[in-house]
Amino acid sequence: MKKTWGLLISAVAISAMLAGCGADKKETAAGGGEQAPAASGEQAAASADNTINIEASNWKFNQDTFEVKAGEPITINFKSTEGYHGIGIEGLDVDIQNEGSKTITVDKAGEYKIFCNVLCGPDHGKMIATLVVK
Ligand SMILES: [Cu+2]
Repeated sequence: MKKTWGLLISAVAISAMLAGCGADKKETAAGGGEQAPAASGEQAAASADNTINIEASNWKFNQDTFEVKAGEPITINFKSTEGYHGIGIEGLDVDIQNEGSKTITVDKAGEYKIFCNVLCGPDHGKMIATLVVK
């Protein structure tokens, strides 16, 4: 009988220890799980931000400045909403007429001049905007 009680007590003690360990692991896993989705969500938002939509009309662009991040792919969507225009960006390989998209990566932060590359009319020279790469 003494041996049986001893085994029972040991079994209960081991069960309690295992249960304790299991509970600790669950808490740790739950804590890590809460942090992971938030971090990946921020990354997805940052990538989406690196797309700019430039629209040209007679004789201006829809924004004076367009801000993007350096070292990541930048998607440029361009569209002429009035008249026939285009864009070029000084120092960068961007050349679109009327409508189109281009993806580039700019490693060097700075300000790049966006200009209309179509001789579109009397105020063609006023069609200037700035690409700000940070
Ligand atoms: Cu023009």
